[in-house]
Amino acid sequence: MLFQTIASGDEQGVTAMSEYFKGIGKIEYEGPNSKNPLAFKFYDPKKVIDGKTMREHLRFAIAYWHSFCADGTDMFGKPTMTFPWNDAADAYSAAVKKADAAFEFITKIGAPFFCFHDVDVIADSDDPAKYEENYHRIAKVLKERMDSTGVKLLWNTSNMFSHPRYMNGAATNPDFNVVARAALQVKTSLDVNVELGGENYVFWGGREGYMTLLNTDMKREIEHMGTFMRMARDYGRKIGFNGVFLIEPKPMEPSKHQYDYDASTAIGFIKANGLEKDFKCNIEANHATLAGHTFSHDLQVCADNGMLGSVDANQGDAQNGWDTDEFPSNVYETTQAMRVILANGGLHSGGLNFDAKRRRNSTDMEDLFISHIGGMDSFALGLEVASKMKKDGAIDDFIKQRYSSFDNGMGKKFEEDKMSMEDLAAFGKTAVIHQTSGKQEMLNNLLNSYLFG
Ligand code: XUL
Ligand code: CO
Repeated sequence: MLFQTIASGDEQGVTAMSEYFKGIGKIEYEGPNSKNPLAFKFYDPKKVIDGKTMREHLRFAIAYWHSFCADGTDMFGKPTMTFPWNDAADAYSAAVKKADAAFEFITKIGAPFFCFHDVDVIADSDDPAKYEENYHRIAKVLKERMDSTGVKLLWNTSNMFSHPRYMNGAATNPDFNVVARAALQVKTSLDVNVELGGENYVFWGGREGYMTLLNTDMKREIEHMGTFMRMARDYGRKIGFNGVFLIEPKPMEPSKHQYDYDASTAIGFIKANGLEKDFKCNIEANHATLAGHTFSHDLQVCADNGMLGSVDANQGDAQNGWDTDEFPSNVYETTQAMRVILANGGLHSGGLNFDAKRRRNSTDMEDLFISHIGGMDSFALGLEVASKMKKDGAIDDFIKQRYSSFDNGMGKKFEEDKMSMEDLAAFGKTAVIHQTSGKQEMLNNLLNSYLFG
């Protein structure tokens, strides 16, 4: 039993006495030869790599919505999972039970952080006053659980895509009344974030986009989104939110065209709106692949712009064109992601949030642990290999060498912006061009040696 009776103030009468994940204790590191499905094979939180523990490098977070809310419902079928914490007399008791289950899970799996949407932690209410009251009420419970377990808030966000009022968008809705209602959610989520000491705040705009230009003034909508985010930034700073605002790009789904298409688009938007001191990106692997990029591509775009804020760790399915939110198991992908993250000096105030769900037919309670163990092990492996690559330096040296014609002489002048087009063209008349191989296969083979050698 992790939590004792809570019998004071607001929480009077709601007791947290149950153990929800019975028979499963704290997940331990047992090493690569372990056959225990409920043990880490590669994630050893205390292991030091390049001066930091794995726990400090990876900063894992558990996503409330997938792990404690999603019940296997899909467009074709009913829930496949029944959660004991949903069995409660009223919405508030259900929310407290869910928080108990969540903190039991998060402490047993040993993740330092969690993330949530407003309506994950307490049922939504159409009555704005009730919405605020309920959210603040459950925030007190979360705070108490955070204090007693040491689990911290990586980020929270507002769900402005599920309720029918957002069918035409939230900050980009053509109806100003809806924009204002969205502001109530963002304002309240920021209030709660500050109460809980959150390190970041996320905007993911699933409905911030459009289906057809025949009913859409795109220019106006994107300008509204900029105004809305500047207001959120100003309010956050006013109430003492010192963390990072994050935009989570995604090209489509649920909207056809989403305004935060990919990292490059989101960074352009951030800069065009004067938000670059306060905003970075939250890159989700499966969103990057939906945009036709690799996960590491979008991370690199952010790193190159000083905009790598945080990561939603998952993977897509190569044969499916939608967001399958699978737990990461592809170590090629995690290695290449960790290579970018290490070169970025780490995740800083960000983390690796498992925006991932077990398959709807993985219905045993222990599958929630097994799926997270796999994700954590896959990133631990990625970290180990990326650190080996960095120490060895062969790939970084290869890349440096590839651009060495810019390191001195005219090439250097070009990089320093000290040449005119005439100078450059004149040099081009006498320039001697040697064919230089890109060596992609050699580098792929080298990557395999780091992985398996
Ligand atoms: C949806 C998605 C969201 C955001 C938070 O694809 O990734 O869960 O991470 O709203
Ligand atoms: Co996400």
